[in-house]
Amino acid sequence: GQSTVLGYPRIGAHRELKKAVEAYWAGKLDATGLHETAAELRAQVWRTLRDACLDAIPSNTFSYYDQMLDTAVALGAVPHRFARLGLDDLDTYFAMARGVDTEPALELTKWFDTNYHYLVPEIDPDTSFTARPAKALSEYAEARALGITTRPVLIGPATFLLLAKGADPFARLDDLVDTYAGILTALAGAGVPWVQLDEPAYVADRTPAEIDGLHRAYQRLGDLPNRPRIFVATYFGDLADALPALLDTPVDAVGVDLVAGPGNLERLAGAGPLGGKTIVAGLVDGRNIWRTDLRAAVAAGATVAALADHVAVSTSCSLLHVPVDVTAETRLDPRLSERLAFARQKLDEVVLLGRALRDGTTAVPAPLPATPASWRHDEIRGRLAALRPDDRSRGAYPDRATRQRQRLGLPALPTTTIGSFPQTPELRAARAAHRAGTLDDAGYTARMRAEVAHVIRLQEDLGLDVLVHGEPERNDMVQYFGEQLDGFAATDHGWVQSYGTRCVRPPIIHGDVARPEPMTVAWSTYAQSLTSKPVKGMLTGPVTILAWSFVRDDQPLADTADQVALALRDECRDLEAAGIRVIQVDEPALRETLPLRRSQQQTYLDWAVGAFRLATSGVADDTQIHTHLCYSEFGEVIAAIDALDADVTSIEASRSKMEILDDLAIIGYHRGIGPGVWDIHSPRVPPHDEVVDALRRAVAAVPAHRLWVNPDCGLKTRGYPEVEASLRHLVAAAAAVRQG
Ligand code: THG
Ligand code: ZN
Repeated sequence: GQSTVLGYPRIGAHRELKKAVEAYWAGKLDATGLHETAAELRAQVWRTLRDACLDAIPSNTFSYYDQMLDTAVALGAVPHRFARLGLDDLDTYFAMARGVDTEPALELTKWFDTNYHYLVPEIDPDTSFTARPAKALSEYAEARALGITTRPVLIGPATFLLLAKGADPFARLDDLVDTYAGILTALAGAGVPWVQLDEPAYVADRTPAEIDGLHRAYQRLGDLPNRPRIFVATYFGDLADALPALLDTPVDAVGVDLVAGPGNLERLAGAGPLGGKTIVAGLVDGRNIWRTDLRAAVAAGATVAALADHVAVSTSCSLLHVPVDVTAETRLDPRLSERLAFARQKLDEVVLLGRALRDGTTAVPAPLPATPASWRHDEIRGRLAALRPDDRSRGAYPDRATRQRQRLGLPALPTTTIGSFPQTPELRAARAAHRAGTLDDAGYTARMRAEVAHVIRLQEDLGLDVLVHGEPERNDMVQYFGEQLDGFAATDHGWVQSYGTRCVRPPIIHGDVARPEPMTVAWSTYAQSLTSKPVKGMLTGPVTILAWSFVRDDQPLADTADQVALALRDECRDLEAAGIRVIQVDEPALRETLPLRRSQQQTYLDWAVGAFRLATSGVADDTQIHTHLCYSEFGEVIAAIDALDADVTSIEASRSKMEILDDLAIIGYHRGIGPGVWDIHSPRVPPHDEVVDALRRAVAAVPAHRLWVNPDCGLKTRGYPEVEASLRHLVAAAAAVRQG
């Protein structure tokens, strides 16, 4: 068995690429300096992969921003609106990624069900394609100069079009395959022995025509007279009917994810003779950070080896989705770190598995000892075992609504915000000083309280109806709760790219989750003490906490979600007991972890909704529960939004022109709704009349007594000048519409 990986983190162990790219944008580093840093990072990765003794090493997995954008450039598919700016190649690239004054960026969206985001190519009937293999060729040559032969990686033609937007991009498949043929021919001319084309789009439900397109594309590329050998990589799930279609083409290797797609093994077994193809078995999880169960992996690998003439071992997907090196984590409990494998450690696992398969041995290192007893919380387990359906439901909504109306005394069209206020450089500096120990606890608390007081005063001046404390004490919301809950561990260097230069440091859920003490009550009650208007308690929901963490894989996700939910349920009750009348539990990630196959979606939505309801249903009927969801594509989850049974739901709607309200009306949603009337993702201040228009559209779709007025997301990334101006317009617009 040969060993390889589908990709490796490119941001650098210390986020060197992020720093260099941001310095280039700020005019503090020139293009030559940026290229030098990038070349050094690529060389480091290749040397790391070589020194780990991988048999086959990928290249062209480096990117200044995103691999879909790189592929668009390699195909000459630069939209005219950017090409005509007349910038050089690098600045045209960054213009597509970030936009310029006169042109918005390409749309950014979720990469399958991961926390990575890609830029959406714009492909129209008149988009022209041209083979531009320069980046792939020069990376290949760079590695060759180091004595390392690599396998250039590109997104494959079918997935590229399926993820693009425009008027029927997939209709362009045959044209595009001609362009890929040009790229493959150029690579062959440079002596490239293998190329990797990624087709992950086929682990989601696909039509017969789309599967037929995949078959046609690889039949054509496989038939090229002068080409490198072709490895089609898939990941994130089961290929189902696409697997036989792919195996029926003249490509040389097919990769399957055997971690997220266990059904691939059965499909392989049923596929008949594999005709000399190499099957690349994705046995090492590229999405999570636990050490591989090597015995189980060897057994699965042996099953593949019995079916195929050639088998190679790889990661289940690119290692882009995990941090670089666990040995950098010097502060983790050793009983935890010995269970972890980050990207560097996964290389050793892949190599070991490849050797075991080649030698036909099953003698792999013994599994780890049982997890420490202190990671178990019997009290939590007892509470979970004793849960009854009643624990996930509240009183009837109409009755709740009446009681809440009486208790809160809000006007029609109440105004509020989503929770966070701007994180100023001063706030960030105070948090950094506190972490570094130069600002003591008392000084830090005083600084944050001053900020809370300022935010409350501002909201009273503006005339908002339901206030927030502004969350100055929070870094990343999931990190914040992870730091306070048992069963979670935080890393110091565990950065993972989320989009472009932006990274997150997901906490690790390794044990039973428990809440040693209240997490947010002191901040919320302090804020409430400063005003007679209701202040919302602000929590992050169980689904989002799981989605943005690395989660234990020794029990069902649903059980871990319920453990988090119980901690949040206790927090809700403590907030309520402390006099907080409105509690918001955000689930921005509800949509993003929806399974890619429709057949698995309902199971997910059932436990996701169940966990949210467990978290929020412990309060009295006159305590108002809000939730907030991000991203505008709610189609598949709209019934689940209703099932959350929140009293008020705020959602992103400004860019979709309030269409979401009609969708909600169709399914009979009848509770409070706050469609965002200000797109906070841009610094633009929405004029008063524009907010009035948006509200009038909303009033046409939803009775005024159920309608809330709010921005479409938190204000953390905005600056105070635009926040004040925009909120002033929002409050004035609500007043104008109230008067009819
Ligand atoms: N938190 C987590 N995951 C997320 C989001 C989040 N995934 C989806 C979405 N929100 C991704 N968005 C972002 C937005 C900003 C940043 C990262 C992901 C960001 N990161 C800082 C950076 O890279 O400079 C680092 C932040 C830090 O210091 O902790 O700006 O909100 N978990
Ligand atoms: Zn949001």
